[in-house]
Amino acid sequence: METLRQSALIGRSPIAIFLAAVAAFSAFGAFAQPHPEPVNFSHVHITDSFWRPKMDKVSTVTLDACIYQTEVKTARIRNFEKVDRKKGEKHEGIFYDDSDVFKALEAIAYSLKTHPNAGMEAKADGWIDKIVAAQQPDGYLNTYFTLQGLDKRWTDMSMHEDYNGGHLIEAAVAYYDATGKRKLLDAAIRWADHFDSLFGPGKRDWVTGHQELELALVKLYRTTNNEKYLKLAHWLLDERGHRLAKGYTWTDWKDTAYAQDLVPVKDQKKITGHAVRAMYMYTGAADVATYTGDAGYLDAMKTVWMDVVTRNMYITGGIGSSGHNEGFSTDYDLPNEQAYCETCASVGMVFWNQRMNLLTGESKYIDVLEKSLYNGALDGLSLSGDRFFYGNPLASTGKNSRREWFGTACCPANIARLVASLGNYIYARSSSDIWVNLFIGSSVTVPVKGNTVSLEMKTNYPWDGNVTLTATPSRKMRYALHLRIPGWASGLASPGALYQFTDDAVPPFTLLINGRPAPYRLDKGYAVIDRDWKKGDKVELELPMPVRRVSAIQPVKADQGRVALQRGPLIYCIEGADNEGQAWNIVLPDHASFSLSHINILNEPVTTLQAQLPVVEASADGYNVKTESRLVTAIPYYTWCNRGSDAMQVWLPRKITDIKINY
Ligand code: FUB
Ligand code: ZN
Repeated sequence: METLRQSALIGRSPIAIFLAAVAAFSAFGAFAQPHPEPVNFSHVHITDSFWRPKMDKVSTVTLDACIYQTEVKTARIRNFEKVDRKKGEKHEGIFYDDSDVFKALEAIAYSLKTHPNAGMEAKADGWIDKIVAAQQPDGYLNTYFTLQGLDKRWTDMSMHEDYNGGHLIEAAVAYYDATGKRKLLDAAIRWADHFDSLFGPGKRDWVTGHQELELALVKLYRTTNNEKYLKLAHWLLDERGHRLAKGYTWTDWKDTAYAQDLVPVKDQKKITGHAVRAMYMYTGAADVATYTGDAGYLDAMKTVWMDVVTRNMYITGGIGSSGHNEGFSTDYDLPNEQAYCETCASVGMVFWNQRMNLLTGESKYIDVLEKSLYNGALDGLSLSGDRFFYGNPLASTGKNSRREWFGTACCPANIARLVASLGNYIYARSSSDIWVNLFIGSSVTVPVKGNTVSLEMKTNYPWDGNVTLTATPSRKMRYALHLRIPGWASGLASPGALYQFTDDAVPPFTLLINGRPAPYRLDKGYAVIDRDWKKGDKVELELPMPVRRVSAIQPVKADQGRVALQRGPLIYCIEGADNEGQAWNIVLPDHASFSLSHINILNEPVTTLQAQLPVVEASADGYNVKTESRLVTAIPYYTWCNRGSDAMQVWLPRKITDIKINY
């Protein structure tokens, strides 16, 4: 991405360019980034047979659904028009509805890059005109407070003004990046400058009521090279956890753990409160640690991350088990049917784990990212592309259904922006090395050591574990290629052993270069191939992908006596649609063996697992129980509830005595 500073150099005198370059260099020195960077999605051409159709669907169906809901079915766009009309009209909807407009715009921006569409761009430009027309002369932009009374603005930290502003910035950066158009970016800069004029060292205190602004300000810093925004993000993080000293209170939740404001972020050890707030905050904290080198944030996040993955994460990578606070409850409290597991929280897991990987170089964070992406997050989007899950339970008696939209509609555009920007998560690079984090068919060209390296990845992942990479450097040269070896392929069902494979060890992965075993070293969960590369060198990675049984450790009461099925990164479930309408009366004994079969669920080709399993039937009066053997089919979790509402279970009883008949 060309930064504003770079574009500002065009057309200037040599001396001005020299001075600007010196300024840029010293800024880089102050905020040097010694870590790898993700390769921006706009440079990654995705050809993958699993993901490409999903990205197409988001561009052609999901975004239209978001646009329809945003401007026709609800008043989200009309609120901006009302501000511009200045006729004293009332705000309609919820005070954070502006954020959904910005998130949809962000998703549109990513889509425009991979699926250019003049009509969609014109629609986005029209929205941007309305948004900018609603901005106040001092930079303030929020339809709720502007329509309900500007005198109340910035008086209540719970009211999401910062959250809306953060999403405005994210949309603006994405749209500028995609189209080169600055109108929304300039509005976002005016908004950020307005915020900066009010809050900060020596000005007013402010603790973000719903974290998001922190990570957005880091994006704004990266786009503008203006350190002010990075410092503001850093300050916002430092502000948290001092409520007693500073004497502020929260209006909506007395328990400040809800907003991760119980102790300063650097002192946090436990995951608490609202899951999406937590994910966005830790993403911002990782970003700030990356660009400032502030080790306090890195250490805290490593500790909190362990608390998440060893005590508070579902096998699907979903988090936030409780609907009460849309977040975390007590350790190991992971009920299946009541699991909240908001789609946005899984999207947040993808963000946070990517940043943790970049910061530490460790692949275990990508293991979790992959788990959340392929299971907890992807489940939030229907196969048709126009229905959504807000919560993603791991068991259902058939009462769940995918919906067109929600009163609080944070999830639809969130999953849309994630899928549309998927290319951001596949590769990372430094000046000398390349990392392959996700196995997604694609091609990319990255700068390495002053030259370029083109990579082409071919794979049928997640349906099998064979990955072929063809490397073409612009000239023969030495560099290191880091290939992630997924935890699931080396015997780890999840980092921290909350979940464990219960079956026999599987054969190890194999790695060939140009058809022969090749030297590599294992480092931080990657196979590192450091060699002289020439045009057309071919790397073949084979990850054996048998069906695995997974159990949860003893403190997870909800899963005791039960196993789940995993193959590669995918978690499977039993759904009534494939099993005579039933899912709660099926037993998975330890000796049962599975075969693979292939079906289409709607238009989605999937690999299913099949086995002869005991199925228990009770007579209507409950006095007679009979067990019969039936061919049972398990489908990937992310595909459930696409053929109507149905019974579903991820965790299956190992014995008849562990059945809970609940249908
Ligand atoms: O408050 C804004 C969003 O709405 C949150 O992130 C979601 O959990 C939902 O409450
Ligand atoms: Zn949500």
